[in-house]
Amino acid sequence: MKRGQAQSRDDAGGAGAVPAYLGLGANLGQRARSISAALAMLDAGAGLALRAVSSVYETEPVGVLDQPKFLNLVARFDCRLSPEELLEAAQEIEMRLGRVRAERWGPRSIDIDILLLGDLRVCRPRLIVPHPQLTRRQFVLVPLAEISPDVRLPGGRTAAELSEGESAAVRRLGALAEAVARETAGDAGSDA
Ligand code: A4P
Ligand code: MG
Repeated sequence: MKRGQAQSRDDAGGAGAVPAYLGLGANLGQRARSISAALAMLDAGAGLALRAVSSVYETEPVGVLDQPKFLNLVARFDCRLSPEELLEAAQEIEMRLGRVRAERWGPRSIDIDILLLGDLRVCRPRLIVPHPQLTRRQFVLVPLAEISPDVRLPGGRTAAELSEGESAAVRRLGALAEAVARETAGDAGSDA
């Protein structure tokens, strides 16, 4: 299977589906396994079909600095859900995977952010799309540019233009499956 591509069921594709870009992150527990389980649950849900997955990156925490390093990746789905339904699906999966909401921007076993939903703009108390921090966060821009370099972001520039590429703060570990295998073998791939 080509890197950046995902095989999937087809029930959410075709006419009427919009591309949904989700950012997944974890910095507690078995980080790669949590991200992998979240992707599988999203793909298994009605109205969503996984289309592309970036490599997994180990990233320095942003916001609250005194916390373990994150694993982050970005995935693209074909989505037939409304924005609210997508948020509900994401939050239900976060809960099922044991996410406890404590400190804002603090440590978490899994975080699912809706980055982009086609050309839709949503500005509600519970949901803002495009994600307001999207263009400022290399831990999102680098994996996004990997799977969709030409996607246009708020402000008009593309993911490739805004991405600064890999660095000490955003380090590519490889395919998610490999990170899961390493984690299962006891090497979390982190010095956090
Ligand atoms: N919400 C509004 N818009 C959205 C959206 N587009 N996607 C609301 C998802 N949720 C959205 O989120 C708080 C509320 O935001 C939700 O109830 C939802 O209604 P949360 O996930 O409960 O809390 P949070 O994640 O701590 O806050 P927030 O503001 O979502 O933070 P972010 O943007 O998710 O940042 N550093 C690295 N290296 N990697 C990371 O992944 N993540 C964060 C969290 C901080 N630092 C990080 C990382
Ligand atoms: Mg969040």
